[in-house]
Amino acid sequence: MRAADLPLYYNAVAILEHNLKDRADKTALFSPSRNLTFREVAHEANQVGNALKKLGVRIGEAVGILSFDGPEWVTAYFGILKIGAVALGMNTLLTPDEYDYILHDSHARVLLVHQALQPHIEKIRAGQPFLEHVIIIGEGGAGDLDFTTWVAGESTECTPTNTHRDDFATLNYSSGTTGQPKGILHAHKDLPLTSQLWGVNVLGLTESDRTFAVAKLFFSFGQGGNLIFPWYVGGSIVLYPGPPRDTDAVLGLITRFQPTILYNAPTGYAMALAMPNLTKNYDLSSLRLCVSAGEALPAPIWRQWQERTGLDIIDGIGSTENYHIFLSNRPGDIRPGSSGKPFLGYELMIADEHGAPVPQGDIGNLLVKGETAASFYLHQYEKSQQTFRGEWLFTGDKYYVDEDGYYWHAGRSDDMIKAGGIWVSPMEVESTLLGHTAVLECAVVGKTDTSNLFKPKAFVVLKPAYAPSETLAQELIQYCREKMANYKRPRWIEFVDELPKTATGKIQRFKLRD
Ligand code: 3UK
Repeated sequence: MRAADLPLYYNAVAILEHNLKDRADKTALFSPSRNLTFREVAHEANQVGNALKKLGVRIGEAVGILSFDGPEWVTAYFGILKIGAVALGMNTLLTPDEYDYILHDSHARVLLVHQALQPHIEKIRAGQPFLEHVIIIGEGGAGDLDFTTWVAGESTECTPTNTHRDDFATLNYSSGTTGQPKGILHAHKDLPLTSQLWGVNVLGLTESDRTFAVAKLFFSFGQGGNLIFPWYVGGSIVLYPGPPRDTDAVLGLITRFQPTILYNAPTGYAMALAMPNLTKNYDLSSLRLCVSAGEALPAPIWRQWQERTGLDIIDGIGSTENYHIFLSNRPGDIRPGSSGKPFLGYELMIADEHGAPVPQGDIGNLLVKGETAASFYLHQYEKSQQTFRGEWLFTGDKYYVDEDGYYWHAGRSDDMIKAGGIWVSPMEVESTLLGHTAVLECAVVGKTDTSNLFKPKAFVVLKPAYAPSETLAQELIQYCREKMANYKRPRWIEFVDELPKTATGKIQRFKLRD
């Protein structure tokens, strides 16, 4: 499928509404607060669309959603799309200053915010040049309408805005691993395209699937995986409003709602594996497949998960710039530890510093060409020029291809370590360390030794049953010596209680370098 196969005027609300034809009464959405059929979702989305029109919202305008995953998040999202506005799903873990930045940068006039997050907005509300209306999900108050009252009197029919397939539908702010958040806009066309190219063609989603994501809807990994793709094929979704760290709640919800597909970040799988009696205390038997993205899934975690649960994990690399996964393992064709192989719809290139392809096996910069790429970072001309290079998108990731054609992530461009004149990939050292039974999580960075030369240093979080000691540190170093080339072994081990991570679960190695 190509963008040109879609009608020129196409609104991605079709991904919800095509289900009204023959499965309107199927439960589309399961959540701890309420379950909704496709018809109920569509009706509430229409009410939101009408209510937004009354506030004067027009085509192309960003409308903010700052809430936990739940029915209102979803009906607001499709209501926004339906009237041609742009759904701005906001990260729920940010600070008031970051919300201030995003509200300025996106020019949002209307914001739907969960009651529990409203205090963050109150702190910065006085200085907002664009924000006019705040709708509260939960109990209203202080002069703001609550969501339920706001939509209550509205018609459940709403005239759609005839958007061009290239009109913008979503806006996400990606923090990456460093720097100011970057606004990334995706067009209506990108949603059906990624659904087909990866959701259907690679993952093999069908109508009988029920998805569940630990990754949130504000993150395009969660939004695509746990809303757009399943509804594109008529499947259903399970929403989890709580924090990713609460492994017991995550596993409890899987037990309760019996999803078939699980999306999680590597750290989520590691945390679940650290639970004693994982498969005795929780029922994971409904799952047929798991997906990992956000950062590379080390092979030891893949193997332990497969041993403990019998389930395969599909690791694929995606980015907010591409909306979703563009290089992936596939069911029945998995090489643990790798990001798999290219699939139809995306072309890949591994290039040297001059942009020329490197020989097979060499590490280089990964570039990707595909029709779901964004075109620019909002209000960031220079950064856009560095990333969006004509048809090609510079991912900022280092990769190499093995002799069988599988792609291996070698770290972010700025995470690579040059030790003894040779590039060392932090991922490779981390993956080795994770093979040791005492290690729960780890991160490897470059540190200068007494001769001012860079050498790998490992920060290690131990499993609960192990205590830090010099003996254990030496044992870990010795373990690496036996498993990999000597120059790659960590020269120092520092035991820590946790690793610094972004809101989307990526390890911030730059913080450990400082
Ligand atoms: C890293 C990975 C190795 C990589 C995302 C799936 O993570 C997503 O989007 P972001 O914009 O970050 C993109 C960057 O994250 N990364 C993601 N997945 C992997 N590295 N293996 C992986 N499997 O550095 C990439 O450039 O936050 C992931 C779907 C949608 C997404 N937005």
